[in-house]
Amino acid sequence: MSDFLWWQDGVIYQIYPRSFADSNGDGIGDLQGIISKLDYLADLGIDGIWLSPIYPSPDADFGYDITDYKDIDPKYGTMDDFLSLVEQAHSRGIHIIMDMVLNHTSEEHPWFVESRSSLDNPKRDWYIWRRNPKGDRFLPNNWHSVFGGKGWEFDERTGYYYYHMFTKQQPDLNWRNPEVYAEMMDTFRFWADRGVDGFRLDVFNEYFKDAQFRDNPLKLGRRPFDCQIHLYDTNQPEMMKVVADIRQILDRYPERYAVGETFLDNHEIAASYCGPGKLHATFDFSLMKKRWNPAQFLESILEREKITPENAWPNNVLNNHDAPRSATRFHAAENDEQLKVAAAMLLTLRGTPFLYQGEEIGMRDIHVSRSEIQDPLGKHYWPIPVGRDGCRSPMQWDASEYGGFSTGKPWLKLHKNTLTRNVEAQKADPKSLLNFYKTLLKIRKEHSVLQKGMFIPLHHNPQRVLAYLRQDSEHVILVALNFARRPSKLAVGGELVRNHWEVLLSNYDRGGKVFEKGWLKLQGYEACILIQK
Ligand code: TEU
Ligand code: CA
Repeated sequence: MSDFLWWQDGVIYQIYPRSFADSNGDGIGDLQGIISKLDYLADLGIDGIWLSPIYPSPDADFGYDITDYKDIDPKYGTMDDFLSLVEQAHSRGIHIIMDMVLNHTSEEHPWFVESRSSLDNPKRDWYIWRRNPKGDRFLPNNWHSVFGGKGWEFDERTGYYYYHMFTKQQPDLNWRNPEVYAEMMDTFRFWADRGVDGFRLDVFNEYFKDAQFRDNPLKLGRRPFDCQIHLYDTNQPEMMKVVADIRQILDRYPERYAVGETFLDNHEIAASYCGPGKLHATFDFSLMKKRWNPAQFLESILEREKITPENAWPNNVLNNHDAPRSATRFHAAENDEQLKVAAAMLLTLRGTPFLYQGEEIGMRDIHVSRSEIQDPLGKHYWPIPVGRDGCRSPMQWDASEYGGFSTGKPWLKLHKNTLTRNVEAQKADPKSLLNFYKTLLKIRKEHSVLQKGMFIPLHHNPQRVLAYLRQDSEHVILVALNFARRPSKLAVGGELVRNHWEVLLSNYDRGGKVFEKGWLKLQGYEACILIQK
């Protein structure tokens, strides 16, 4: 492969627009808010922004229920605001990735309003309407909603059930209908024509369902949804044509990118959707599911290492808007040294790193009591899980009343630690997590071996230390990450120890020292990056 593209070299930053920056004091983040923070993002050194949905939405699932695929929700701004965001991001070398939620619409989408209105409405077949020949008391089949309850909702007016994989306010589109298919494909063109550089495909491997609507086989699990093998409601063979068609559309524009969110991800299935003529990448969330244990992380990394530049490109994620934040998951030490180890791992692996807003300052989940829950998932399942509000609290910009996020009361409360843990405070502290991220991003940009080089694990002390080389024909970088609170050491044998190394980065002062008698000594939670000279 000749030169790498922006999304391979670069780092992508996910913005949850509702909680990023509010420009007009209504307590909800918006596009002008994002524009006002572009300098911050450029300074951090990111290459692309993935915007969670900003289309018109009644917010049954905060934007993941859309009423118009080709417009901007007024609570976020106007189309002009959006075009200005694209332009101003581009002028700083930042790309824009839109979130495409094409599996389902909002129940308030005019298409669904029409579709449910009568059996002979022209849009009737745009959604999945079924009935059971045994009678209306019987569901069409055994499929469940991942957000709780049955996947089928009875609609009195016409006496049929419609299918929804998520909340009942999110009816699934019928991708087998050629008009729906064409309309969805046109959505990519619409945004690519407006300068959008990439697309994140929400639960794309859900688009098609079994043509015969067969019952899913059963298995043991916790919630009813987990007690099924999702044989007939996900990963249908028809998906291969969809990814090929999407790619064909995007290839008509320069350097466009599509990353699929593989629902119910499984490494092999996720990999099968990307490569030449398919998507550029699919998410692999396995790093996000690991405990604080280097051996576990290594296992996940080695799985992903099977993805080569010839077939596709891996990506690495520790946080997003659907999962407890890594700082909370790891019960991270307050001094942030542990989080620096996680950051150094994320940003020195092969593949595109994804950051989630606030990760760079070590934001923690807020604790949401039952009466404060906003997330439909939490409302339905509380207390297991408690819902996803925890990781969606407003960005902590400064120590003012609403954390610099807004001048009005935010839609979701801020974390109590905003007084001390915020962007402004961390900017001023050279040893802060924020500045560590910034340096890591800079190093990654300056040393192409960190983007393109091979990943070579160094097996030693796998319960405490994760160590590996990144190597190409000209350069070698050694990354040693001490996951333990106490000092650890790594035996560096043979040729490695004889070569000359320099410290590129550490969160501790190493006084220029690299190896001592063949050992690389590491402080507790030290992230050490060496370069061979
Ligand atoms: O998420 C799909 C998905 O996998 C999650 O719903 C997951 O099962 C859940 O969050 C439990 O952790 C995507 C979006 O990322 C999510 O925000 C949306 O709610 C969902 O699709 C529906 O559009
Ligand atoms: Ca606002």
